[in-house]
Amino acid sequence: MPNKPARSARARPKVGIVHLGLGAFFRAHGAIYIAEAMTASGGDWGIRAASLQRPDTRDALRPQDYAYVALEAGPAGDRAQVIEVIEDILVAPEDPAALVAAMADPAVKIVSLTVTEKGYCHQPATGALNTAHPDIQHDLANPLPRSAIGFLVRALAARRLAGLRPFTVLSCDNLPHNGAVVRGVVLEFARALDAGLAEWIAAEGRFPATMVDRIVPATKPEDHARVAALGFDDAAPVVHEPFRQWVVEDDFVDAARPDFAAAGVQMVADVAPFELMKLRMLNGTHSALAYLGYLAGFETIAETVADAAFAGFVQSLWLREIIPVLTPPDGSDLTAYARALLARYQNPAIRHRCWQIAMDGSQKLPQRILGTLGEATTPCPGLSLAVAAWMVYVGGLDEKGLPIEVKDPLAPQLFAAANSTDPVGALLALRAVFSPQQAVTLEGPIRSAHARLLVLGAHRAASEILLSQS
Ligand code: CS2
Repeated sequence: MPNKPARSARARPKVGIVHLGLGAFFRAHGAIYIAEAMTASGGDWGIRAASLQRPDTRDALRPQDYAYVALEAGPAGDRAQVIEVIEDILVAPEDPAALVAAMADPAVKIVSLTVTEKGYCHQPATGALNTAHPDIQHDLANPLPRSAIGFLVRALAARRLAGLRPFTVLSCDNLPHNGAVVRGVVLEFARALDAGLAEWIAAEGRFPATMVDRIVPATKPEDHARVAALGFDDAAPVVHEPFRQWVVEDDFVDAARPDFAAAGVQMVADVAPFELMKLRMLNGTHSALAYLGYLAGFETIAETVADAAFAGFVQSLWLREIIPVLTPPDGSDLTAYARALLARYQNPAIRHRCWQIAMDGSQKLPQRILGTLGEATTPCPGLSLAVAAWMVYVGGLDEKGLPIEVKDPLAPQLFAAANSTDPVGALLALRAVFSPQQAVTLEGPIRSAHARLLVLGAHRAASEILLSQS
């Protein structure tokens, strides 16, 4: 009989970190690094986590005392590890005041976030706070917040009032300059409440940038059986690939942080080159494969790259379109990085659905694909085809005429534009996604990619790009 994952007899650390946005990614990435840092060097860095939306994870993990199985799924087989670093889970909508109080606790030194791109409530094209966002409007008018940004500012205000130091805000989302982005929206929100608060945060707060990397698909019903086969009856396991990387800018309030380096985190002065490499090479091709693979009828990334044409296509994206405009971080070899990415995508033990990655494209395309296109000095037919595939995808019908469940905060606008008489023109006119300059320079290549995609379908359109290059 499989057993519930149980906590060891080890003394429990005190809480030193509040984490906002308790999804599978953080449980399989940051939480594991933090647990390992404490095993190596001690410290009170227990995590009080908060779900900003649903109670599911709290309800599943509470009966297991918040211990859970992280299943490492490699080509050679599965390996289970029990993670016991979460001390407690709050569900923000049930009691927002309790979460503000938890963040204002003097023992808390860091508030980390995995709230996805849209959780920052910013304009992806400019980085500014989206003051028209209903949650931001609510949070500016109400001391009990809904948004991550509202919680950060209200809790920082409570700390200032209590004469405490601010916590470090550690963004762990796939945004370029994620530290600067969260700092910008926090300051803008704070300024709207109280100029003195904003000044204090600007002077005393710290918002280190990070690059996070590990492929962690959403947990699927069949994963429970996989974990049970290794002896665990876990209501909420997480499944992840063997690879992991975390690069963190070493800039924390009063230098208070776990001994990250002891767990293999790269502590650096400038995260930007790592971020750009990962966002454009990994996330950019992930999105490209997700839209094209989905339209071509593939379920997962591994299935998509098991197809020879798509495996060739993604390599051509790296070698011909992305790497030529990328400056490698010191000591990195981008061609070797691309080879390693292909092997990671091919891992058959990771079933990462194209549909999952295709989600929230309006928030992802700018940093993943449009940046490369904007800097390119030679034609980029592959990335243009990827953008065209997104344009078809958000129209809501696949190549067989079956409906697509499009998840995106802009879904209604995207649907209307993609189903207008001029889909490419109408989508390029969306300023939340394309800058005015991008709309002009990308129009020609995207129109021609879109036309080819409609005639040939995703698989042939991708294959023809390869053929034309051979
Ligand atoms: C993916 C990422 O869902 C997505 O958009 O591209 O979650 C990706 O798997 C991670 O960033 C890998 O580190």
